[in-house]
Amino acid sequence: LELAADLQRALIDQQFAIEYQPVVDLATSRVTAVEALVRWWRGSVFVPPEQFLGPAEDTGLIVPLGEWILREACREVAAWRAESWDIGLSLNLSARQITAPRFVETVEEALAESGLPASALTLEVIEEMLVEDAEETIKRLSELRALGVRLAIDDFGTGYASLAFLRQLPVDMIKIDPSFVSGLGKDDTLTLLTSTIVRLGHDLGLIVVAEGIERPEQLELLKQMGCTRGQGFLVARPMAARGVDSLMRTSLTV
Ligand code: G
Ligand code: G
Ligand code: MN
Ligand code: NA
Repeated sequence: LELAADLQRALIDQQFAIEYQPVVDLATSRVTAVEALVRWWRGSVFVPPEQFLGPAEDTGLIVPLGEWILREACREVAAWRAESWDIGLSLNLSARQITAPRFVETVEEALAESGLPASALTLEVIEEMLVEDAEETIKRLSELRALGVRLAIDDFGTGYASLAFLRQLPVDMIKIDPSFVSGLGKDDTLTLLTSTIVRLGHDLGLIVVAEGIERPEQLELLKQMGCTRGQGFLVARPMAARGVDSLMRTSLTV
């Protein structure tokens, strides 16, 4: 409860920040997108998202917080694109945000006011979001997709209904959970499962992103499996907007 009150104050006091983690084309190392990740500096103390996202959901504060992240990230990514850097934006959503009143309109407004094309925005959802309010969630995400917004399944492979989910919701991308990538080259089952997911995704016409790439061996195996996109500390860590600016300058001059 104390945390909930602090969250509300933090939003008013603008204590939240956004970091961006690059997603790259594994063959060329070109940055294809950045994933927005919320950060909370409570004074000089960093509070991990795992600690405050649950309470933010429970109190409903995730709705105004998520809206701030959406508008801010759309604005920053549109500014990078205006420098002729062809990147997209990936945003994590919580169930509560999607079912909130005016969610679709809010996304449309954020796109319109930033000038970010709908096709440059990918909304990441997890399978569990379809358990509660599934019908309303699917309806809204489908409306957004009809506008040209892309949909991704985050943490793919960990939910119990992965394949059913793919049939229910028109998605564009799957993001392979780090628990698979971490076992690459070390665990035969996880290695086999990873290559199976890559093939399944491609056979379904989806973009497949491997998450949590930390070791060169994992990167090599993913390339051999034909996985075209990746994200992880080996490739690039989440960084403040200033870091993305520098990355853009080196990317555009080489
Ligand atoms: O950035 P980090 O690895 O600490 O993120 C931890 C978790 O918080 C991840 O599951 C991530 O999806 C989630 N997360 C990060 N930023 C956001 C956000 O802006 N909105 C929501 N709903 N979840 C986020
Ligand atoms: O659940 P989601 O995929 O949205 O979580 C994204 C989070 O994963 C980011 O907040 C980021 O901090 C974290 N992350 C990104 N790359 C790596 C990595 O290579 N290793 C680990 N351990 N975490 C990572
Ligand atoms: Mn994510
Ligand atoms: Na993930």
